[in-house]
Amino acid sequence: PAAPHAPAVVIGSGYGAAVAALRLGLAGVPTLVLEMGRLWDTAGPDGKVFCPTITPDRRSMWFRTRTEAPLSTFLWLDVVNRRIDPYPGVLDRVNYGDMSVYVGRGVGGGSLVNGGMAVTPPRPYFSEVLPGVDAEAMYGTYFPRARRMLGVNEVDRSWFESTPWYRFSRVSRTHAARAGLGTVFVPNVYDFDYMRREAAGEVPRSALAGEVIYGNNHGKRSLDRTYLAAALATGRVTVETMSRVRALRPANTGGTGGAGGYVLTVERLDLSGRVTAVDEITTGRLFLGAGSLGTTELLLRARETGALPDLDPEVGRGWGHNGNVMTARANHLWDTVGAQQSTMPVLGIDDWNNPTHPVFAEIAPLPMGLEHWISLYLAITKNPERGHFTYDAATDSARLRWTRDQNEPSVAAARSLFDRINRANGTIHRYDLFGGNRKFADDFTYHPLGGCVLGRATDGYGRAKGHPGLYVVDGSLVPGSIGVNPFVTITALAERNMERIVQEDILG
Ligand code: FAE
Repeated sequence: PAAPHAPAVVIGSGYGAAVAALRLGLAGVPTLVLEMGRLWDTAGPDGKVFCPTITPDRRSMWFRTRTEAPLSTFLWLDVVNRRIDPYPGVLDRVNYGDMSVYVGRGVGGGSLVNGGMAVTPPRPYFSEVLPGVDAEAMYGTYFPRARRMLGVNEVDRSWFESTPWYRFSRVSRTHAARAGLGTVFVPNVYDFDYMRREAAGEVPRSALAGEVIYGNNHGKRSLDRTYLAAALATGRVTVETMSRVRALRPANTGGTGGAGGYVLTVERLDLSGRVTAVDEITTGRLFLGAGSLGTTELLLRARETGALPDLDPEVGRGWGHNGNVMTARANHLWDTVGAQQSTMPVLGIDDWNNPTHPVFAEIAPLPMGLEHWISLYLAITKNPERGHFTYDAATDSARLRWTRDQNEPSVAAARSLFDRINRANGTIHRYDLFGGNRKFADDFTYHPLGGCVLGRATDGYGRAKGHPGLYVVDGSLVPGSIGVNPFVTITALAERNMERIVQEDILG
């Protein structure tokens, strides 16, 4: 029998994918979304959809027997990670030798696990990174559209100044100021009205109950409540979960790369991770929104196995981790950060205009329910190094080529900033938190970017070069760095590209 056909297929359901699904649905195109993770809408035995952070269970991580949290130890004790049963949990850590990448799994992708920080990059840096994109249109139209659709809001300043839940941010702000450094408020997609009601004891706690990396049970405007809800409301979009796209090839072998559409090989997974069926689906238009790692792997595999041999040599290149480095300082005993900490960051130290070491450092919470005198930071640095992916035929997977020494520019920048803050405050680094007595955690990232860079692997709107009907819509378009937390940029870029694609390729 002929494979089932969908006029459009979107792979993944993160930011880029969710924008694509909505815009296709609104254009009247029947669209199938294929997501490898589950839909997070059903409560477990404890009455909650997501598991607690301090006592994680199988819902926490993607098919693991033990959790792999970013902070692995405290006072060198292995108190953070827990044994769990394998299950399609919401957070994955993809380990590639010298670099590990955290990603979200489930309907909503990274929006289910991230810190919600909704930052628009400084315009000069956006133009430096993506010179081919009209910044006027981005800052005038697409960034505002993305922020509105994502439900971005800001913390009430007077509440921020008085609540115990943000004492950790105020302490870090004071310490930065002593070193002559300024901080900026950072918008978020977490509903700050809800958070204030949490603090007042009126509603169940989520951000104020330590929830974030394994999912928020309340308060977070994740994509399943914003873009994806709107996409489903068009009546044109359907989502199939636990459906992992394994391969793609042109439908019409006689035609040139993809003119006759594409055939997808889709593995249907059960909750134990077993492949229960392998289906083929054909489509005329294929939108890759599987994230930097997922999209790049699918296209690299297609090129290297000969399914789509003419995909551009730039596929697999231009990957970066947005210069991510995590670090922590030990405060004086009189500088308490508070046992109560909200998980949603709202302040960043802005030293991006530093001529030698640009850094934008998010003041991150470390909610442990006890006073620990730790100031934690996720530094975003400007690192010119780029990695690339190679296809490993033996395992049929993509390997990231990134070596530890490529982090050196990031660590140097973070060291310069935090040495300055420590000197001004007479404080020191913590080195018991990241394993190996390290002061700088440079072995993982939350911000994978690139692999199918806009204007190189694709045209200026994400169309795969020479492959009609094949589009890239996610973070793999961004060339390795954007200077701030990336999801607002990924969303706005997808809005820009989809508007053009719908006009020219679908309605036109
Ligand atoms: P992404 O959201 O990763 O979605 C890709 C989706 O595709 C996932 O649902 C996958 O399960 C699915 N998928 C992958 N492969 C396949 C396949 N073969 N078949 C079917 N489905 C597949 O992509 N960014 C911010 O801006 N602010 C923050 O505060 C922030 N905090 C973060 C905290 C954490 C712990 C993490 C992990 C990330 C954070 N990020 C933050 C990064 C942000 O979530 C990330 O840049 C975006 O989610 C990337 O969006 P994409 O559309 O590229």
